[in-house]
Amino acid sequence: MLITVFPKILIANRGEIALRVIRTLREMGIRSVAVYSDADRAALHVRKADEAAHIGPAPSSESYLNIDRILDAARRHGAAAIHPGYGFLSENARFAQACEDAGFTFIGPSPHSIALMGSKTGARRVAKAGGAPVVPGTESGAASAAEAAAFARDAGFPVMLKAVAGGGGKGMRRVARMEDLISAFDAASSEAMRAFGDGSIYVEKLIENARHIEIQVLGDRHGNLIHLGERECSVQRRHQKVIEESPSPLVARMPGMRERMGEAAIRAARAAGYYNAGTVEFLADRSGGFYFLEMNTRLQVEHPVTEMVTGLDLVRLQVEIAAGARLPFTQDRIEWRGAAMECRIYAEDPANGFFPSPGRIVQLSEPSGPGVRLDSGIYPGWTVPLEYDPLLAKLIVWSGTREHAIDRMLRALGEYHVGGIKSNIPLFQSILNDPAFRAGEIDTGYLDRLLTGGIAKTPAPSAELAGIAALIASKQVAARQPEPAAASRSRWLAAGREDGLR
Ligand code: MV4
Repeated sequence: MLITVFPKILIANRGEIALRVIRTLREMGIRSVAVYSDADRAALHVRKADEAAHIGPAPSSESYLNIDRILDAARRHGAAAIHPGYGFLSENARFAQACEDAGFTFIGPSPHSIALMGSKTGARRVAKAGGAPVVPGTESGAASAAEAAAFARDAGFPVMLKAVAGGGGKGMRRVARMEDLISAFDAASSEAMRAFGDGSIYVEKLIENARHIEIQVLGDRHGNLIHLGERECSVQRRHQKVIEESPSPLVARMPGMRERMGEAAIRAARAAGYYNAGTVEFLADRSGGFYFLEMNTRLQVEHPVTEMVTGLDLVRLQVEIAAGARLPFTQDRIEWRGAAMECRIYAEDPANGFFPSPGRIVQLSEPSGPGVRLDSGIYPGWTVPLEYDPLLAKLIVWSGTREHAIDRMLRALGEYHVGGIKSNIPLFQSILNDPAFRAGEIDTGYLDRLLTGGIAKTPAPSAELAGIAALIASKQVAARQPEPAAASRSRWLAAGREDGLR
């Protein structure tokens, strides 16, 4: 592959993803520039980068989300290009445009593609026009509950009301009967108005017991597009992914499904004029039917799962594509080998309503050994700041079979000790020992079932999960989001945990 035209790249992000990018840049002989806020002066990404630029106070709105300060840092350090990571400004079309306007290459898709896929109904139209299957629904926002009712009458119940400006499940309502439609429409609309400043609602047929399966795509700036297969992300809680894996257990047993989904993803991406790395999300039903949901126009948290089964470095490919290179292979050269799985290790306490648990890491033992990869952003003695998403690390394993990957993950989790703060490591041990998970019987309702009632059906439940289930049964945390202490709550919300980490 060509020597890239970028001697130096600034990473407009923090934590494990900044480190992930730094590592590839070092392998490519490209100098890295980290950015950091007041809260991140001692962060690992700052220590590991070749250069680092302070960009402002702790709140992300004044640092990691501040376009001018990031461009300023890129200028001061003489960077040629900017990698946005995930979250923060990674899916902000104005940021991508501002980078280009200031003379920096944005390592990602065009501002136009980002903007196209940013609207849920816009993305649906683009995908449909390109020939990807979409869930039957209204083409744009339904002006009134009456319009929504007309669709539901024709399509049949249940239906799903969704916010046009949507994301993270806000402004979303399942409706099973005509009698409930008006009140659900009003509730969804006012929730959407509060969350997004736009109360527009559209309607889709509800896909029951859906799985969330996504396709990694990769395109160059010469019109070549390929897919790198699927990731199954059905194990999630409140629209936050918890475990991701490839192959999807469903896709693995459905002949031709990967090829069909891959083709649909490429159609949607092509219709958006897409280049660089992107992810097309689908809802899949039990019989192998699938529907376009949305497209994420960034590198995702769970990209290592795809790297492990394909043997590719997605960050290197992103940089090469941004430099104008052609894809170095065609679709028929992509091979998938074995099974990979990722656990998102968070500073949160699963036994206490998943309450965030930032603080000082007083002791740390990290897993390693055969088939283990740890993309981590922490070190002993460091204090996890409460201003940002509390993702500590991603533990990724690879093995020849899914069954052995699960056992390997359990082995690696057993080697992992984070002292001084609470982590969700015990939750993973419960999931990986659950017979339904081991059988690949997962959908987007799986984790809620495990946490509420599934325990009764599980032989030899772990003490940890029993504790979680008991607490939920006691109704302390049953129906609502954990509420951090009033003082820290707004900062957690401001950090936009739901913004980019879905
Ligand atoms: C759906 C659905 C079932 N039917 N749409 C949730 C977040 C938003 N981006 C889309 N979501 C869903 N849309 C129809 N027509 C079920 C979900 C859904 C979901 C989707 C992906 C991952 C996790 C989920 C959890 C609950 C519901």
